[in-house]
Amino acid sequence: MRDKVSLLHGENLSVAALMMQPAQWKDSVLGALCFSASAVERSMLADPEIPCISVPMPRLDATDSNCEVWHGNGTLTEGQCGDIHYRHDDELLFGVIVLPETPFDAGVDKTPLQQATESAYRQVFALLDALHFPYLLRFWNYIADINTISFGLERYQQFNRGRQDAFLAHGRDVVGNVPAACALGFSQGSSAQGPLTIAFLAGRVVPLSIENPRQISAYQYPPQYGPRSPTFSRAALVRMGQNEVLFVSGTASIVGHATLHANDVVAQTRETMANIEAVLAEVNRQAMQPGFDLASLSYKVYVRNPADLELIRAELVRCVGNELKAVFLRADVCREDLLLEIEATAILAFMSGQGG
Ligand code: 3EB
Repeated sequence: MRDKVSLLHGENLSVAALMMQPAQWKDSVLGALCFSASAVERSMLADPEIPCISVPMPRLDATDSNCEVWHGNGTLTEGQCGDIHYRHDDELLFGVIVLPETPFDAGVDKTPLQQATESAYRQVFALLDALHFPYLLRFWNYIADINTISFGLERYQQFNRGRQDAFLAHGRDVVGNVPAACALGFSQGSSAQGPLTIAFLAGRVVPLSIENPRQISAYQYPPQYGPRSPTFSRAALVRMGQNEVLFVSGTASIVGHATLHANDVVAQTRETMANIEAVLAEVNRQAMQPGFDLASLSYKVYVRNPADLELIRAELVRCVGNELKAVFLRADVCREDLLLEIEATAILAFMSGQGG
């Protein structure tokens, strides 16, 4: 029997373990984000029932692959709409969209990645309008060669253009009420450019968008970081039944708008955790109950240089304690001088005295 938690995450299953779960278990899965899957596991993920993305980021803290699994409640509805594969219950919709860039024409004023991004986001917004899940909670954005410059612009900035254009085209806010997100790069070790790989969660209850007083909102970054600002909030908080679900966006060693500690991975880790603590303080001001703390979060840590793993982990344990729940992945971060980015989620019951 399922407990009152309408939504669970971070089961940290390997792909193989996920696939071996009983059908009953799979019936409640809204979708999954899978990292570091082997070739055999990638073929398993072709399972058409569960929307999932496979992100080619090597896991640094274990040899197993890792899946972040989101569960729904009750009867789930699954579908395909254009390039989106989705599954939803009455409260939440999880979707994935994977778009190669090659079909898009390089001969126009928008780069192929920009067009792919705009197309992906427009498809997401159209689907959410059609199925009546108006509120975006969280986007996960994975982009090949995110720091490479092409067509005179860093690819992350091309992505930012396409994303903001889609928000504007659908009349969505690009400041204030914007979803939590992360944006990371992967390299495939070959010349083939991996497809734009996006997952998202949307709901029917308006989330709170939370900003960090130590940082300028990303949607207000000055133009030196690119012609279009990134469209995300520092965190999103949403009430789901008896619980509050918190998504802390990808967070890095940025204060104001500037990167700090360019060549010091320990200092970047400490600064990043100070940012997450500042976000949590804002969250607790606005939550039903101020119970969110560093130990209640499940972390995903994106690491630029694999050799930095132990330094980063030691600093995190120092900040969070020995019960640290974290998965470490090799990734490129969207500014060349950032050595890591950390995202986190937590689910808290807001009524005291709750049993399971
Ligand atoms: C930052 O704070 C680091 O473009 O969606 C973090 C989270 C970052 C989300 C995004 C980018 C994004 O600017 C980078």
